[in-house]
Amino acid sequence: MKLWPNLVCVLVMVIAATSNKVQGGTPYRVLLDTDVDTDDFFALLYLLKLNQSQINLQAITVNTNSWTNAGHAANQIYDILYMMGRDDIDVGVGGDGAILENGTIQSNVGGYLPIIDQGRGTTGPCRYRQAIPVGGGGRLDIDTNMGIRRSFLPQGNRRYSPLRQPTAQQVLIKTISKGPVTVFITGAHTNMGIFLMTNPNLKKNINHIYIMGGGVRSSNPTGCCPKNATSSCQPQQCGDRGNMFTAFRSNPYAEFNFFGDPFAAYQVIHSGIPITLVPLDATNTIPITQEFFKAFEQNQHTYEAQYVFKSLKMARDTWFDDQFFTSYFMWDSFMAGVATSSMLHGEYEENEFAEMEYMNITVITSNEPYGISDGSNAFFDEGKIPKFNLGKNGVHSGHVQTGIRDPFCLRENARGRCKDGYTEEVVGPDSVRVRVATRAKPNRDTTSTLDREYYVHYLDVLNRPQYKGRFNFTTEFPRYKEVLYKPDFKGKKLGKTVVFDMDMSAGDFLALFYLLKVPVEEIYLKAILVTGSGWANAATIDVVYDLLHMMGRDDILVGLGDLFAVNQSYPNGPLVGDCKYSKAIPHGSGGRLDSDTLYGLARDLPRSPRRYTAENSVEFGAPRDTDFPQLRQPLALEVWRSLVKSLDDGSKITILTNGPLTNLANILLSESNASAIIQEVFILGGHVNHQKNEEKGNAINVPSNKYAELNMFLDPLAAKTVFDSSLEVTLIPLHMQRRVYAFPRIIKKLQAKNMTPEAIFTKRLLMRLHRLRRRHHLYRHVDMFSGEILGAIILADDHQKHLNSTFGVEHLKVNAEGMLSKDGEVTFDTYKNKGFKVLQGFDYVSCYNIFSNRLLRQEQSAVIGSFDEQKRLWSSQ
Ligand SMILES: [Ca+2]
Ligand SMILES: [Ca+2]
Repeated sequence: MKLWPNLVCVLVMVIAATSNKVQGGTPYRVLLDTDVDTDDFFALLYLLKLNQSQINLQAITVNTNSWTNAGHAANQIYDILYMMGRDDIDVGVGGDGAILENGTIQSNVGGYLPIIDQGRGTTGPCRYRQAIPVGGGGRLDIDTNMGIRRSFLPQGNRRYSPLRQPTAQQVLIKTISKGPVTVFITGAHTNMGIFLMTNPNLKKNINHIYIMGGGVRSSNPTGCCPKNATSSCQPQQCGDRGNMFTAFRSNPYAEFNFFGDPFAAYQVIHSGIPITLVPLDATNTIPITQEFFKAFEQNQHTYEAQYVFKSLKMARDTWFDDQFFTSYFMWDSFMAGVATSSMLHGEYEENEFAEMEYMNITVITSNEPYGISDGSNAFFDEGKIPKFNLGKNGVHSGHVQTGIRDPFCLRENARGRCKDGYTEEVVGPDSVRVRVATRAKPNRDTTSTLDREYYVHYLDVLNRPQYKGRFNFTTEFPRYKEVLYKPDFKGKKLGKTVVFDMDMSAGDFLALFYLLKVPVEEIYLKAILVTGSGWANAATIDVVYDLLHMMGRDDILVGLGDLFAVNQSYPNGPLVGDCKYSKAIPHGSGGRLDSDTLYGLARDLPRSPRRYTAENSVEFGAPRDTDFPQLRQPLALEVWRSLVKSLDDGSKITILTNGPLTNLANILLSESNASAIIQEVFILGGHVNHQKNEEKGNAINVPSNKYAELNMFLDPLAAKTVFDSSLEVTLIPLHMQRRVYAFPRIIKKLQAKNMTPEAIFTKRLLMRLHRLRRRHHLYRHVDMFSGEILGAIILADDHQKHLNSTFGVEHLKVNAEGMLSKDGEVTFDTYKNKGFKVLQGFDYVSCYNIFSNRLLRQEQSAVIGSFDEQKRLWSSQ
């Protein structure tokens, strides 16, 4: 052991000789790999404020399998960089490459899945990802930064755009091959793990990796019973090493970043590159205290300080209990300080903010006993050669946690036994000596109310006049104004009341445009319900608001539905659950990444003052009122109830569903009067298999399932609830939709001298889908989205006068037995009394005409055509 200090000495000398530290005016080149959680941009903004001749952030890669979804995360990064005047910084996200069964890692693996689950494409299970809540307090709040992102951050020209977006691996290779670089990791390690496995020759250019993550000797201070608590108080994760509040019963050891991809973290830690770890050990000693919060409140002299403080305040105001000031820590933002201070002191040496210690650790990637094969460990598929030349009985060969409720890990009335992702102290050949931050240093000024050195420094840096943010969204334009556009229906006889239920797939937006163009005397669209269990993530609800704003329909209520399919969230922790069905949708290209950004076009829509927000009120069960509780995002059921209340006596509601039937099923299950109030339901979806198995369904990423249509597959139990109800249903099945899969024909029709803004936008979207479809196999399925206009057209085609549509009555049932190969399949049921009206034929040429004519008509046209128009309006004198 005496060898160590000498070895370190030699290492320091070698690194000093080759490092990029400030010598002769050369700054440190830094790459940040981030999951764009709230605390990540606290760190990012801090880094952007440091003296650029010392610390120069060159590139950001986005981690895509953790707290955010790729499209929302990348666009938030672009906006922050635009605010800070740093459009020169490269941003990498995603990639659709595969890891083949023989272990070959293709280029551009996007990190949507942990290495162990990565196969071909970007669909896959959620064994680790499910630890992160999907809705409020989780990805929905982080994707939107609780609503603050779009109310505050300015919008520049950079954005995610399909097939043009540089991937994470491209940016890593470009940045690291240019010369010595220091890497910061503040999310799961997938991007860097894959990079190191595929580019061993570039390792030499990485001087040092600084990591926020892990918990070595940490002892969780949250979830403990207060000293004077009654005997009924059950300690939760109190004293655990880890911090996974959703999963501590199965795994009390892991910290979220390492749990996100333990095998990737192992690759990084064991890479031989010098590592500094800022784990929970240290971050637990630097909470956002009341004193720090107060000092921050009075210290907001820059936009970046305001953005961080607003975010902190919203996090505090919406915290689930009253322990915010002892449970919310400086994680990534503390690491950024410890790292840069260490660098400026010449690596390995002192730093101003944390006490450091060397420890020998490893990252646990599987649980003992090793060498078993219980089907949990995809690196060791039975009968095959282990991937990546892993040793048959080595540390990676044990049971791998299959989910946060893995029965192997849960033990009755005892701590869970799985350690996946644990940064355990070990001795022997599989240990690595790393530098570990153990606690935050106290403030040298002992008279200050801020008792950590870093508190003072962080506020100071964020408020510096140097490298200041240029504007926020409201100050970007001299005449910025928030207006809600609501139509005047006075004197009009409104048509049937319609609710549109959508999963925010591209075609749903086409259908929505169409519904808004049908004269209100025929269709009065009154509310929209969205689900996050289909093609888009919940935060995409903002695109719905923007489209409505464009069309002058800020009067339409928008309700946020369940984010899980029926029975897929866990009973005792409904924020998390399984992705059994939703895993059929790709995360990357052609999937959620594109839906969430409307194929890169969402940002061309004008920005609505209405948006998702975490604002909340006691009235709706929140722990406390936030500043603007009236802005709270209504839930689907609440919208439904208020709509029912507003109905005139005897009038009824017609529903069009364009996604999984989750919302409709929840209405039926919870509202006893629902079927009496619903006039009729038009369901876009279901594959009625007339051709005796010749025509397949479209659950394309579930090869075992041949005949289901996706809207049914994504929530089979919801579909069953609706199919077994007494509702009047008109079904627009898949084989009918397929008749309108022809982009060029619709695009050709969308042509006129005076194009309406909605026709222009629709045409651009269709042209983009068409181009992508021809260019890349991952977009081959996107013509299914043109079929999604059919439900809206049928609904509006009263008396079948234009389409020559014909219907038959079929007695149908849907399979919801829980078998992936069968779920969502629609079959005939001769025992059923009630039949569905099923679309059997229509004139598809008229369909294109009807769609394009409506979009082109000048009536009920957009009131504000685009974001560009809004910018001109807000800039003019
Ligand atoms: Ca993070
Ligand atoms: Ca849809």
